[in-house]
Amino acid sequence: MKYYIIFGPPGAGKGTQATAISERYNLKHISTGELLRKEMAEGTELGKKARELIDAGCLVPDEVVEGMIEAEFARNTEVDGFLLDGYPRTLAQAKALDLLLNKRGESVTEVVSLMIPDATIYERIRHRAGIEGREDDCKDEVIATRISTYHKKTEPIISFYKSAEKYTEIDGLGTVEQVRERIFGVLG
Ligand code: B4P
Repeated sequence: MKYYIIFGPPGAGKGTQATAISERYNLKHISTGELLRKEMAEGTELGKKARELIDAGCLVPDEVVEGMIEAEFARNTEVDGFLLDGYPRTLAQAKALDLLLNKRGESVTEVVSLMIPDATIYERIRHRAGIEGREDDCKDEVIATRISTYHKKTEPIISFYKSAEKYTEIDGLGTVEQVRERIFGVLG
């Protein structure tokens, strides 16, 4: 089984690129953001709690997303692997993922990181707000919180995967097609 991670700041294009990657390599795409939005749309207890945090630009608790990932691994057996999008987002999540994969006799295959500057994050998220109307995209102060949360809590993961020699960074600027070709170049 392959366990790829698509990594990057909010709005870097992780979700945008994930469909093409998962189709090409027969991977199950797991987006923790999408799973959480589904819970929110269905009005579950988890969804209600998540909404308050997500709409404020904060991360939901580690154990919530860890449980979701474990359930998705168990549910999907007819694939060649998984593409994790938006997970892990903290060092604790990265370590929990290692433990979970160890139990399966597996490990992370590669982390592909899409890099864009903070100014581009604002542009892309403001643009998406006009199309999708996501609450967490609509206010500049919430976008600012998401960016600072990324720098404080998510960026430390980079050195974790660099020291495991599983980290490749690519330029996330350019057209969707240009970025996609760069990703395919890394994954082979
Ligand atoms: P996510 O759903 O993961 O949201 P995201 O980071 O904003 O999305 P992404 O990077 O996938 O951007 P996209 O491709 O859509 O998370 C939402 C929230 O859920 C988080 O803030 C957090 O609260 C919570 N959450 C999720 N996972 C969690 C975890 N593990 N732990 C705790 N909390 C968690 O691209 C953005 C826009 O850019 C789109 O409009 C797209 O069309 C555009 N775009 C993409 N590529 C482009 C390109 N090359 N050129 C121009 N525009 C481009």
